Amino acid sequence: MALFDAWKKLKDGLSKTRDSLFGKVAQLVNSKSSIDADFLEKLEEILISADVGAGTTQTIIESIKKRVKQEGYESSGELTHLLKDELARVLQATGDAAPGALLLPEGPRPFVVMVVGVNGAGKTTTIGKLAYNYREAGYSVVVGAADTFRAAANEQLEIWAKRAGVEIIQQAHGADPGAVAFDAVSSAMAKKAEVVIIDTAGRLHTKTNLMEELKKIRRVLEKRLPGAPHEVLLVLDASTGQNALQQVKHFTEAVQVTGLVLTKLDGTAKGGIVLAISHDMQTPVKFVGVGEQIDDLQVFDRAAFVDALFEGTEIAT
Ligand SMILES: Nc1nc2c(ncn2[C@@H]2O[C@H](COP(=O)(O)OP(=O)(O)OP(=O)(O)O)[C@@H](O)[C@H]2O)c(=O)[nH]1
Ligand SMILES: [Mg+2]
Repeated sequence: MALFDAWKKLKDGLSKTRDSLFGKVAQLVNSKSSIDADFLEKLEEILISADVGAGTTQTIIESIKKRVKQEGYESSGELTHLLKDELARVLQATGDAAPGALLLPEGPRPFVVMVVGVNGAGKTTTIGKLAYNYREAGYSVVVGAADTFRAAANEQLEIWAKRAGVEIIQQAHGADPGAVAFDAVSSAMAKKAEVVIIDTAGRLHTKTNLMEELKKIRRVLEKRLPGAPHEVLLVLDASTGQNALQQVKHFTEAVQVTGLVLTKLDGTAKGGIVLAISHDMQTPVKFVGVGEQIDDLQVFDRAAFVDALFEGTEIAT
């Protein structure tokens, strides 16, 4: 996808968050001329209401306070520049996933990606988009339908595989998900495919037996191909709010999550959760979903994200 289109989708996808967050910030700036204690208290409320999270908000407010004092900012109009800076700083905390191209890291093939998350987070859709992106980047891809729990899961992944132009490995509904994962990797090895993406059934992070099943799928992958899975992506619905942090914690304990995908950013005014996750969690956000179409998945680019959040607002810098 052309870079310009990607930028437009990100910008449009973040419009609800931007309108809610900066609509309120602009109002605040217009209603008060100086950055005083009352101003900062109101700013704090705005950030919390956008799901930026209590700890993250505290960090941002403290830092703004310090800079106002040290660097002598007085007028509320200057806040814009400070805020953008501070949001960018929070996002940098989890390091940078190379923005732009979707390239596999060096190493053995196939590169095995296991995709996990709670029910309806957007796993299967993300797999469709991811498979498409990898194929567009020139890789051969196999997807494994290891959600054998939900009746229509196979059909749904099949539709996505067809759209993405990649191969799908599946078994009957109710089959052992570990067996499907095993087959998918075996098939990719036999055909010398470069990427395998394993779909799994949605599950609540608090259900012990279901988390055990997920661990088992991971063990099967490891056994079939030592070193696999090379990536474990946890898919989070951006509108879930602070519960996303609990999901990261529990799924990481169970299957060693290596990256996060934040979906449905386009449908929520609570995109501030990206900041809470970057501030509180060690695991980087690697992709964001900004729509339901096949080209609506983007590599998470921190700088572009902050730019998109400020784009077109009165306070753009
Ligand atoms: N607007 C929007 N919708 C999305 C996005 N990603 C997924 N969806 C929608 O979210 C719904 C659930 O997506 P699925 O991919 O089926 O979610 P899942 O995690 O596989 O669900 P289970 O397998 O049932 O646990 C679908 O209607 C998707 O179209 C996104 O980035 N933006
Ligand atoms: Mg699914």
